[in-house]
Amino acid sequence: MVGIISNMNVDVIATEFGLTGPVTVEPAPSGLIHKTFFVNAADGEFVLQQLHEIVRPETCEDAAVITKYARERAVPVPEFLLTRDGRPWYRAEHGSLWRAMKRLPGESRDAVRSPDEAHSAAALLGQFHAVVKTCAYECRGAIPHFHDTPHIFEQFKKVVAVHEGSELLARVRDDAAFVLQEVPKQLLPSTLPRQIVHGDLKISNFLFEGPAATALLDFDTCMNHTPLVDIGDALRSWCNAAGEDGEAAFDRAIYDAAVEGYCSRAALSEEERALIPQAFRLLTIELAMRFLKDYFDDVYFGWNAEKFSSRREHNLARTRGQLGLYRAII
Ligand code: GN1
Ligand code: MG
Repeated sequence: MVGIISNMNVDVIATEFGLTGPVTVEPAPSGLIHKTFFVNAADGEFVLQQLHEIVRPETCEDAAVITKYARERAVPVPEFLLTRDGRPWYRAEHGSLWRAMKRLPGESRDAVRSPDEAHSAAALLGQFHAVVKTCAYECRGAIPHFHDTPHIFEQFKKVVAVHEGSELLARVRDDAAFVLQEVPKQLLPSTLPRQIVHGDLKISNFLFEGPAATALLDFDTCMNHTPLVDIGDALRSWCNAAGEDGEAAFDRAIYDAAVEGYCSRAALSEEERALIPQAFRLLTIELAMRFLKDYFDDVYFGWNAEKFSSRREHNLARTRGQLGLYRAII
């Protein structure tokens, strides 16, 4: 990952997206992957993101197409800015990839605070899915094998085999054995209809005003997949009051409200609707597996040095958090 660059450089990058002064920059709360900045410029408020190297220019182009299609059909999603040569991304001299968008009103939240919030955010997700279902676009910049659970499972088995006999594996033997046993039970049928999906529905990817979800953000993980991966990922993130670092606590009222809100707007078949609980279990065990894989690889997820002594320790805590949630829901 390219290191954080100073606010001063962000200033320069803002001008590449046509933002003119006076330009002020402040770091914004970020996810585990990108670095985000709020920018004030003459024309208003914007968001600039330095993207993780897993994201390619094609990813930004997909996001621009999909958000335009959704926005034209009244779904509140960001409008990405174009550079002077008309691209929805900018490659800085030292190699980092950037994108910019108009800042939308509303605040982001790290946890769902009430069933009403879950209902509203899920209805917005359902609306997004129903709208982009008719967009016949094949994503070109999807992260290879993202939410491809069978593939991630094969990679995971290899990593475990490589570490056979090691201290690292000894420490997580029970967690790894549990993942190996459970993932195959939750795989979804490979015949489900595919469409554009968002790919990363954690609650911090929505904006809210009061209990109402007012925008869906992010769009760096769009791909063609079953929409069940999105509602599964949403439920995984929203119904766990403890967040991803703590001991899991499943919130049934939030689950019920989210499923109801989602089904009120998404155009799911009976078969898909019946698979929502399984998608929830799948995305939970998939993320546990991804965290545990990175416990071994130690290369991917960002980590909090104030709370943990290393990325490995943070990934292990996250793995156990997701496994706790999984155990609570099976
Ligand atoms: C990552 O970067 P962020 O926080 O938006 C990850 C998601 C995980 C999430 C868990 C591209 O998302 O798949 O669910 O962390 N995104 C990528 O917090 O790997
Ligand atoms: Mg993301």
